[in-house]
Amino acid sequence: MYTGKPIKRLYDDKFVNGKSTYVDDIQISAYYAGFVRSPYAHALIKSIDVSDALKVQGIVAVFTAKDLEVKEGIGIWTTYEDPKLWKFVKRKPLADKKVRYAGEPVAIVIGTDKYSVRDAIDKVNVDYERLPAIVKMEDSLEDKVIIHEELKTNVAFDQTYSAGNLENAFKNADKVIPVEITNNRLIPSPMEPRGIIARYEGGFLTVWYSTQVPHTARSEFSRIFGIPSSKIRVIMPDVGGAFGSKVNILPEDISVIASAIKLGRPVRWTATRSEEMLASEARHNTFKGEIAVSREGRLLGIRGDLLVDLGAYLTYTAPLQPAIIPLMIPGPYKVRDIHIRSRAVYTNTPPITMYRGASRPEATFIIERIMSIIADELKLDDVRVREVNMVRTDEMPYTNPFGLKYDSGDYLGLLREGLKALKYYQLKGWAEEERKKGRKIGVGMAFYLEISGFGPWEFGEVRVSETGDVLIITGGTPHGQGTETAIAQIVADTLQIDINRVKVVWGDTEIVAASMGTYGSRTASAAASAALVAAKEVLEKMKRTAAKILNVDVEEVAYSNGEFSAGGKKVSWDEVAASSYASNEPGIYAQVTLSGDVTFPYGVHVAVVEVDDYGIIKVIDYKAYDDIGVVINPALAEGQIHGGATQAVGQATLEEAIINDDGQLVVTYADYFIPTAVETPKFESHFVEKPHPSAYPTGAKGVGEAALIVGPAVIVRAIEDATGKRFNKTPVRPEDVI
Ligand code: MCN
Repeated sequence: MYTGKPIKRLYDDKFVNGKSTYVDDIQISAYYAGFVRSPYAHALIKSIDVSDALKVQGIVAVFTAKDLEVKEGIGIWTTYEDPKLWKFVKRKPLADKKVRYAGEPVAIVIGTDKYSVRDAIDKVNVDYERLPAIVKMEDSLEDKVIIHEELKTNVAFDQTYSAGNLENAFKNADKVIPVEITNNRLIPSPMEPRGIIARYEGGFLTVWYSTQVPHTARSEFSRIFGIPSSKIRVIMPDVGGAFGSKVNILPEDISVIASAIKLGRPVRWTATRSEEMLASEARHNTFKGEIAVSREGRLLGIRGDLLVDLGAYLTYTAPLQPAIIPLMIPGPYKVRDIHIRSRAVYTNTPPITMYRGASRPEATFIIERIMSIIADELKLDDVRVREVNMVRTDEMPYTNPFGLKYDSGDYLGLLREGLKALKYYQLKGWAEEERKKGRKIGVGMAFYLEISGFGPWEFGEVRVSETGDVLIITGGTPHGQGTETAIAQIVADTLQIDINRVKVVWGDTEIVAASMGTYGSRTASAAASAALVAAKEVLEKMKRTAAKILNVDVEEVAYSNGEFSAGGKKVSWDEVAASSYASNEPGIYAQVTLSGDVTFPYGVHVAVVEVDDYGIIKVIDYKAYDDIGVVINPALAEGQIHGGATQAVGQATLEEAIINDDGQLVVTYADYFIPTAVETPKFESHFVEKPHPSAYPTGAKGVGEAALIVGPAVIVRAIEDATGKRFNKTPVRPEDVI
C-alpha cells in the first residue's frame, strides 16, 4: 500500500538538478514582448508616439489599444457572471484613452531580443493628462471621481447577507462590542513569474502558458479571440508555483496572443519581478461593525460592513471575495443572527486577484479575531469562548445562516485533543513564566473551518500499455504541491502494481480531455478520485480479458498483486495487458469525469512568538492539528502546512503591498519581505481523521490552503499574548509592538 505513506515525490529530479522547463526555458524562435506601463494611477492618454521606439534596432512592432483587436475583453469567473450582481467592463488588452492604475499596460513593444525591447520601451512617448487618483476604498465609495465612466459609480458589487433576527440578538446582548478588522494587500510571489508564448499558424493557436487552468484559459482565449477552441492548444509546462494567482488571465497575456496573431510570428513574454508584483496583488478588505455577546461569551449577532478593494479592474478571480467572505464569516460557530453589507469598489490601484485561500483567510481572520476580542472583553479564556460557540457533532450536518451545509465535523473534540497534543496549555504556562523574567514571549491559538474541493467535477484517465505500464492523465494541474505523486499512489494501490510503473501527465489541452485545474485545495479529493474511479474501471476491463485467457466467467476471476487467477489457473498483469493489444480489441483504458461536493477540513493551530527589544517579531514554533480526511501522503500534506504557515508568518508580520497616496506601489522585494529560512519557524504537524461522509472516493479533504487560512489569526494572537497590545490588522510591524 502506498496510500498513507510519505512516498518521495516522483518527478523532482529535474527540479533539484535544474532541468525543469518553465515557459521561459522553452526553445522556440519567437519575438520578445515588453510593456510600456503608465507611470500615473489615473490619467487620460492624450497621444502615444511610437516612432522613436520603432527606430531601435531589432524592434519589429509597437502596438497600442487601437492596433490590437479582440472580439471581447477579459471576463470573470462564469459562476459569478451575473450582471445583476456586478458592474464591470470586460477588460481590453491595452489601456484605451485612459489609464486607471500605475503600471497599467499602455503599449506592447515587440522585438527580436529582450534587450532591444527594454530600450525601446523607454522611447515610447505617451502624453498623459493626470486625473485625481482614488487610492483608498473609503474615498472610492463617495463616487467623487469615477474610475469607469460607463458604470457611473465605483461600487461594483453591493449585496446584503442577512439572516435571523438581529434586533433580538442585540436586545438580548450583555455587551455590544465594536470591531474593525483589516486583511492587508498582499503579493502572492511565486518563484516563477508569469510567462507566455503564443504561436498562430495556419489558423491554429498554440499557447505555452504558466497557468493553473489550461482548459479554462483555452475557453477564455476562444471567447476573447473568436477562435474555436478546437483550434487552440494550451500547454502548461512546469509551473514554479502560483498560489492561486495564475488562475487569472492578464491583459498582458491577451496582448501577447493578439500580437502573435497580427504578426503571424510567435511572441513570448516573461514578467519581470516588478511586473509580477503589479500583476498579482491580492486580499485587501475591511470589516467594520459590532458584535452582540452574552456574559458567557456566546456570540449572539454580527452586524457590519465589509468593504473589498478590487483595484482598477474586476479580474477573472476577484468576484469570489465579496461573495464568499460573508458566507464563511460564521465559520465553525453557531451564530445565527447576522447582517453584513458587502461592497466591492474600484480604486486606482493594481487589480486584485486570488491568493491562497481566496476569501477563506479573510473570513477566518475576521471571525477568529472576533473570538479573541470576546475573550479579551469578557476576560474569558480563548479556548472557552470557542468551545461555547462551536457547532456540536450532533448538530451535523449543519446549515449555516447563509445556507452553506457543513457535512460533518467534530470541532469541539478536535479542539480539545489538538490543544492537548500541541501542548498549548503547557506552552501558555511556560510563556507566562518567561514573561515574568522579562522576555516578550507569547502563545496564540485559533481554529478554522475551511471549504475546499470546489468543483463541481474533475477528469481522470488511466491507460494500460502493452507492457502493462500505466499512464494516468489527470485533470489536476499540480504546480508545486506534488499532487501527481499522491494520484500515482492511489492508482498504484488500486491496480496493485509498483508505483514506478505509473506515470502521471497533465496540463495540455490536447492530451487531457477535460480539466478544471488545481486551485481551492481540490486535487487530492477531486482529481485523485477521478483517477481512482478510472483505475477501478481499468481493473474490471483487465479482469474481463483475463477471464477470456483463463476461459472462465469474469465473476470467477480474482486479482491480487499483479496476478489474475481462477480455478487454479493464473495469468499475470503483464500477460493480460499484452494479450489485450494482440487481440482485436486493443487497448485497456478508462476515462472518468467525476462530480463531487465541497469538503470541510478544519483544525486548530498554535504559534509561539518572541518579540525582541527592537520590536522584531520572531515566530519560533508553528504547530498544526488538522482533520483533512484520509491523508494520502503525509509528507506532501505536511509540506503544505509548512508552506502555508510560512506565508502566514509573512502576512502576519512582514508582507504588505504598500501603495502611496498617488497610487504608486512603493515596495520592491527589497522591502516587501517574504519570509526566508531565517524567519521560518519550527513546525509540528498532526493529522487526524474524524468520521465524515466522503464527498469523493479518496476520502481526502483539502490541505493546500489551511495554514494560510488560519495562520495569521494564530500568530497575531501570539503577538498579543507577548506584548499585551491589540492588533486587528496585519502585518504587525516592529513599530506597532514597542
Ligand atoms: N494531500 C494529501 N492528503 C489529503 C489532502 C492533500 O496527501 N487529504 C496532499 C496532496 O497530495 C497534495 C497536497 O497535499 O500534494 C495538496 O493537496 P490539496 O489540498 O488537494 O490541494 P491541491 O493539490 O488542489 O493544491 C492547491 C493548493 C492551493 S489552492 C494553493 S493556492 C497552493 C497550494 O495548493 N498553491 C501552491 N499549495 C501550493 N504549493 C506550492 N508548492 N505552490 C503553490 O503555488
